[in-house]
Amino acid sequence: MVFFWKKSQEEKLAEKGDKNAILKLIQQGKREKAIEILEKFKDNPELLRILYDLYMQEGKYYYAYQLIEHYDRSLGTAQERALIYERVGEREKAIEEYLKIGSFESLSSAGNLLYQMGKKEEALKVFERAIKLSPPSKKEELQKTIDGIKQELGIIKQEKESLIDKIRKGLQKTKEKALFGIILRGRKVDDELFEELEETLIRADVGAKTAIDIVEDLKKEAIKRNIKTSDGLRDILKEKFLLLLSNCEGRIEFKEGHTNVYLFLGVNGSGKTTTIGKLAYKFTSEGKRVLLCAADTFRSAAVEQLEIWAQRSGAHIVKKEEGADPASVVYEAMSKADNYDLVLIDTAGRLHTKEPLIRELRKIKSVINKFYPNEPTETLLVLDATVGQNSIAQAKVFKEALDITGIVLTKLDGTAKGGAIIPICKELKVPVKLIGVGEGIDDLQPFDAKLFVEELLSVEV
Ligand SMILES: Nc1nc2c(ncn2[C@@H]2O[C@H](COP(=O)(O)OP(=O)(O)O)[C@@H](O)[C@H]2O)c(=O)[nH]1
Ligand SMILES: [Mg+2]
Repeated sequence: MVFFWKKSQEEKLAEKGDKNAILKLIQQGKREKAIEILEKFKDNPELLRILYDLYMQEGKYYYAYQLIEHYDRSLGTAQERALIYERVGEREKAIEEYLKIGSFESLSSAGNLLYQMGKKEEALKVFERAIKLSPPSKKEELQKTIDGIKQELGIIKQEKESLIDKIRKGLQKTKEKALFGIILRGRKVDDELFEELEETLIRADVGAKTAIDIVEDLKKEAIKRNIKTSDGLRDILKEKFLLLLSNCEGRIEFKEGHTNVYLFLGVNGSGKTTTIGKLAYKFTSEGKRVLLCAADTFRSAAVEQLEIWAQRSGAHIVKKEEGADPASVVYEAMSKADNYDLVLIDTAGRLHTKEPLIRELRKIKSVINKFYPNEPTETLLVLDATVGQNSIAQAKVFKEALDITGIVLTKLDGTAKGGAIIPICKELKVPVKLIGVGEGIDDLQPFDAKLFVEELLSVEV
């Protein structure tokens, strides 16, 4: 009798909101009763926390969720909150919590949720953050997931394509390849063949004089080496091309552990922004921190285009409103540049205003030098291969403004003027460092003269 009385006395205390009495109830296994009482004291933070713990222990995520939503958003740990949100179907809130935690597991969970929601590009970015924190045992599996999403997004077309394969594929799209292929396959060596070759070389834009010289040499060699079929000419032609392209090949310089600034020049439409996007993607994929600087302030569309590339590549971007002073955008980027391995600066190339253009580019350079006296590491001139030799005249204006360290030759896919690479590099005395072979994020490649010539003259079309 006495025992019964004592118990109810305790319950009475609990019902008044006495914390110790409630804890005792829980200890005695009367969890339902405790919950019933605690539900009435949700305004008391201490009791609210006890109720929350009870719900979590019982797996009653929906009730726990109600407490978080209506009483205290900081209840429990971020991990618990993420789990609760996920269980009750609040995926966006779950993602937010997982991203805040930022561990390998939580980023993986966030990536999975984003993917389930069809937000593949965002999922990709989160998975790419996760893989940097991945324990070795999980890395391979996550890389497969990443590659799979990239394929779905059309960012990579094939799994683990080697660089050589990629270059081959890119060059296969150049039209001269087909032309040389036809001429050099199983033909008799005669005047007609030499005429066709000369014509093809001129159309490929190697320059009329160079074309004539090459064919003259070929004629002499054919007699000297007693060559009867066109296949025998191919090797000589390769040698000639390679000789003409000697010193035309260069590699992009990157100083590990430093802020590297790359400045991009070129007329509108040459492919600056696209090249920057592709390069940003390449470097962020290698784990580098990349900042894009939208100093083409002439059109707002140019800034938007760069922003899209920033999103795709996971690079950061500095931008201002349309019409802002380009040098001021560069100033802002430079003041943040210490935190980055690479700053890629996009510029406007309005050639019809030659003098102002030159002034503008020099001003940009001097702003860079205020912060980094030895930058830019690369000043890259972007030229459109479909313009062929005509681009040389444009290029000279940019050369007048600044010292160019390398050429990026874009749109080599689908042009028949790729031969212009020879006069371009010779006349400008600047090596070609990169070639663009498509509009995709992966369609930028180092320029390899040997491979270039090999592919150009290969008869397998
Ligand atoms: N086929 C092909 N198109 C390209 C390549 N590089 C750029 N483009 C396209 O050329 C156009 C102009 O490029 P953009 O980067 O905007 O030039 P910008 O004005 O110099 O910044 C766009 O439609 C690009 O998609 C390339 O290597 N191949
Ligand atoms: Mg642009």
